[in-house]
Amino acid sequence: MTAPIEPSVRVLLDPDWASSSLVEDVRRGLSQHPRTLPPKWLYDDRGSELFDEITRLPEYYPFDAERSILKEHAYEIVTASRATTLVELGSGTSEKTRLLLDAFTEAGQLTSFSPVDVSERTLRDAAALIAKRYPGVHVAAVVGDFTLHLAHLPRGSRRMIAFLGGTIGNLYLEERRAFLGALADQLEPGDSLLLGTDLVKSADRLIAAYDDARGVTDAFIRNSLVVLNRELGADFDVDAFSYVPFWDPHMERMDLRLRSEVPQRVAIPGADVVLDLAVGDEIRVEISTKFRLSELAAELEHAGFGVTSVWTDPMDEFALTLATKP
Ligand code: SAH
Ligand code: AVI
Repeated sequence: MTAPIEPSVRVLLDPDWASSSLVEDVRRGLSQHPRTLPPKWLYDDRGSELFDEITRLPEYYPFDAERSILKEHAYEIVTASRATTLVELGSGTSEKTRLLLDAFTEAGQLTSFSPVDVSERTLRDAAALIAKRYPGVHVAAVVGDFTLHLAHLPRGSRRMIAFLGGTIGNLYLEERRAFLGALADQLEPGDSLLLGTDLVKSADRLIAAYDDARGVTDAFIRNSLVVLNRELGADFDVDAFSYVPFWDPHMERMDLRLRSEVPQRVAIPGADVVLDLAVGDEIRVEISTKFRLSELAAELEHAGFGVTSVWTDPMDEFALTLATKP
């Protein structure tokens, strides 16, 4: 038996990325109203484990909904894309991606796979597993930030960029526009984007998904404070906050916050910030925007893509859109 080919791993994040870029984010975000932290900081090793646990919760429908679309339509998707390189942004464990890889294998179409993620441990583990499982595919992982490193994506053959899970909904509107525009600029004619988006639905269904009975999402959001304590020497008392998830019907997004339960002063020496919080003061840790298909198509077209096809799950809860660079 031949030994599996090891994946290559390119690290685009500076060794001090976590602390230096986090300093800027903390200074800017915590001086805004509401105080805000960017969600990419949720994914240290513990955060990635907690997200993985979230995907197995009965209340968290997006994972299963997207998987059901891939189970049904992966072959159609990959053949429509005519791609020979699959790049996955925010790849995490790449668990659902195997359905695409299986379809690519069946179609005899794929030569390389590049997962891209800020969470290095999770990325390395996922890349090693995939290299072992798909020995004919060259696996070239990239430890990088998809808001910064799009110019470094592999090129040279027809690409499909998969951005699954609804992670695009974690970007603010301006960031999302900038991201889609920058991605379209980087792609060659014929390259495509496979975009997973969670769709607008009843507030009850949404709140249940982000306020699960076992408290895993609470632990995931709260872990952002543990990251600040570790990376910036902050002294957040993680238990002095409560988790407050709510549906914002105007912005059509979940808004996931931590609320101070006591008056407290928090020192964040690594960012030279002192935070005075009264009872009830909140820090927004993540948003999760939900989409309407007609608006999404207009947004993609505005960014420079042409929408080729859209697939939804049987309950119309989640969508996968294949958009092509003309
Ligand atoms: N695509 C997977 C994982 C979604 S979780 C799925 O569908 O289940 C979101 C993933 O995006 C995490 O692995 C996180 O580490 C990664 N991520 C978040 N912000 C990122 C950024 N700015 N650049 C690269 N990866 C990012
Ligand atoms: C990764 N992202 C799409 C998840 C979401 O649903 O917005 C992150 C998450 N936050 C809480 N639960 C899941």
